[in-house]
Order: sequence, then structure tokens, then C-alpha cells
Amino acid sequence: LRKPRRLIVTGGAGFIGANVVHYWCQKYPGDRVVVLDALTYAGNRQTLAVLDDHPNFRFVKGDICDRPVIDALLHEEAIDTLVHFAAESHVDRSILGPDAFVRTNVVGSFTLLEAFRQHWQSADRPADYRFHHVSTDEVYGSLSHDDPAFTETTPYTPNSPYSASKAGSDHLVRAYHHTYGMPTTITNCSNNYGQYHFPEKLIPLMCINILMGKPLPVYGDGQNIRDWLYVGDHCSAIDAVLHSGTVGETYNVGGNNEVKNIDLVHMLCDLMNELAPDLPVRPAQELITYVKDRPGHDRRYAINSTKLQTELGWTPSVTVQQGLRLTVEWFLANEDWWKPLLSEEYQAYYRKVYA
Ligand code: NAD
Ligand code: TDX
Repeated sequence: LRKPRRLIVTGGAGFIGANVVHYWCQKYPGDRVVVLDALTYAGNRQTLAVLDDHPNFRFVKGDICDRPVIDALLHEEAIDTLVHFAAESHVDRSILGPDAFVRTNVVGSFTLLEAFRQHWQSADRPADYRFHHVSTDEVYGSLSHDDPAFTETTPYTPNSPYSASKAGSDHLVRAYHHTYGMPTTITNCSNNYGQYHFPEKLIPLMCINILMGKPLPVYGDGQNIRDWLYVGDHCSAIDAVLHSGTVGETYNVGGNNEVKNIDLVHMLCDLMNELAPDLPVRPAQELITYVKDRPGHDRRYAINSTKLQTELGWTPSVTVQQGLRLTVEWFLANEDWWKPLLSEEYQAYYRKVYA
């Protein structure tokens, strides 16, 4: 019989965190799930609203740099598992202003590690504890066309302030296991997409702009490649690592779905042409506009997730064709979720990036 766990999920009001919280509360209703989230521009309390009736769910607005708040929560909720999503996550914002990235991703992760170390070291059953850190394939740098995919032993070569700050947090987590024996695990995942994805990222941005008849800005020559993973498959990967992963280990998570940006944009246009009855511009392809490239733009990411698949039996369940269709359907059905996110603040950000 599985022993119920008591989790803190940092960043649980963001895109992936919220998907994992929904997944977890449904699959393990006997587990305590406490979300700690500062509700930055990317955090959305509404995404979790349906869980407010769930007896084991609690939302706490707070910052991962605030040590006393974390100490109090770990103690009063008798937490044994910390799943760390909270981050500044958007590469373009990290180019415009890297400060928040170093603060949240490096200092915030460090603050959580220190608080958890003290909590774990004073525990009666420290072997039951886990600190799981959610990271990205971007720490491995950029691949050229014929390079093999990233493995867990690929050297770190982060290229953006975002990926450098994530690399810093990964190294700290690794060191806490190596030095203190703290029970940590890390997942490095490729590009996620799906429900609750914030409008600034490629897939939601294209979906929303198609619906509004706005230009579809493709950076550079559109030939950059990303590996796309449906967010539901990321949830099951984290589940597998929390239940069966070996402490001290890193697991790569990927969809085996490498797609060129321009091809992805065409796929989204095709789906919208098929599924949306009243597009302002049809076919949506007419909106495609090449714009200046992202500074330092990584050419290609590809991830080898053999370790997770063979050691823990995880496999992605959704192809990119299926996942994109689900995602387009979701954005069509959930304008109430995304419309309010196109705020003045967001418009100001948009003007800066796409000037
Ligand atoms: P997101 O930007 O959608 O959400 C981040 C959440 O963290 C928000 O709810 C925000 O309010 C919260 N947050 C930010 N700063 C905080 C702070 N100082 N204290 C407390 N909460 C804070 O991000 P996401 O796309 O859901 O990514 C989640 C995690 O997964 C990140 O660590 C990211 O690096 C990693 N990741 C993302 C992807 C992807 O494709 N989106 C892929 C691999 C890894
Ligand atoms: O308007 C755009 N036009 C465009 O061509 C945007 C927003 C993006 N792009 C390109 C840049 C990338 O090659 O599309 C690709 C995907 O861009 P993003 O959605 O910004 O994702 P990326 O930079 O690849 O990073 C994402 O995946 C890894 C997440 O934002 C990170 O948090 C995660 O770690």
C-alpha cells in the first residue's frame, strides 16, 4: 500500500506546475498538496480555482526567496516532498532583464535547498524525503544538425541568462546530494506545450495571434529545432521519478518530436484553418512574418530520454500531431482563460520584443 505524501509544489500556479497539481490531486487524492507561488505575471490563481474544494489542497502566496515563509510551511505542513517548478521561465524576458532570473532561479532555488536541508536533517524518517528539481534541456546548450541528442552526461553549456540561471540551480541541487546526502532528483525536460501555457511562448502566442488576425512572428529563418513534449507526459514523467527514481540522479525527459519552428507554425495554422470557424484571416498561413532573430538563439535541442524509459518504464503517450490538436482545441474553448492575460503589462512586453 502506498503511503500518502505531503508535498510542497513551488510555482504551482504556472503552466507546468498547475498541470502537475491537477494531475496529482486527481491521481493521489490522499496526498497533501501545498502550492507555494508568488503569482508573478506568469502565475495564475484562476488555473487552480477548481481545486479550492479539494480537502487536501492549499494555496499559499509566497516567494521562494523568503526563507521564514518556507521554514514555516515545511514545519506546519509536515512536508516530506518538495517539487520545485517556480522560476522565471521565458528566454526573451531573460534577455531584456536578467536580474529576476538570477534572483528567483539561483537565489530562490538555493533558499529552498537550505530550508529543506534543515527540515530533512531534523526529520524522524529522513529516508522518506525528496527534493525534486524541475529543469530544462536548455542547460546543455545548442546542437548542430547532425549532433546526437543530449544525454544526462552531456556537458553543460547554457547560452542565455535563463538557461545559465537554471544551470546554476541544477549544480546547487547536485551539490546538496553530493555533499550532504540530501535526497534530490532532477529532471531536464524539453519544450512543453498544452493547456494553461502562458501567451508569451511560441505555441500559445501563435494560436492567439491566429485567432486575433495578428502577424505570426517567426524568429530568424524559422529553421531552429525544438523537441516538443505534451505537458501531460511531463506530469507522468515527474510521477515516475518521484515514485521510482534514484536519489542523486538526473533524468532527461523528451518527446522524440523534433520539429522546425516554421513547420510547427504551419501545423498550427492548418489546425486553426480546420477547427476555427471564423478566423479573421484565412488561411492563417498568410499571417506568417519573419522577424529579427532572438539574440544568441539556440539552433537545435534534442533530448535522449532512454534512461527514464528503460530504468523507470516511462514513455510519452501523445504524438505531436495529437498534442497540438488537443492544444488548439483547448485554446479555442478557453478564451476566458487567456484573454485576461493580454494585459497592459503584457502589451508593453510584446512591443519591446517584437519592436
Ligand atoms: P511559468 O513561467 O509558466 O510558471 C512559473 C511559476 O513560478 C509562476 O506561477 C510564477 O508565479 C512562479 N514564480 C516565479 N517566481 C517566483 C518566486 N520568486 N517565488 C515563487 N513563485 C514564483 O513556467 P513553466 O513553463 O510552468 O516552467 C516551470 C518550470 O519548468 C521552470 O522551472 C522551468 O524552468 C521548467 N521547464 C519549463 C519548460 C517549458 O517548456 N515551459 C521546459 C523544461 C523545464
Ligand atoms: O514569437 C516567437 N517566435 C519564434 O520564432 C517566439 C516566442 C518564439 N520563437 C521561437 C524561439 C524558439 O526557437 O520558437 C522557439 C520556442 O520558443 P519559446 O516558446 O520561447 O521556447 P524556448 O525558448 O525554446 O524555451 C522553452 O523551452 C524550454 C521554455 O520557455 C523554457 O522555459 C524551457 O526551459
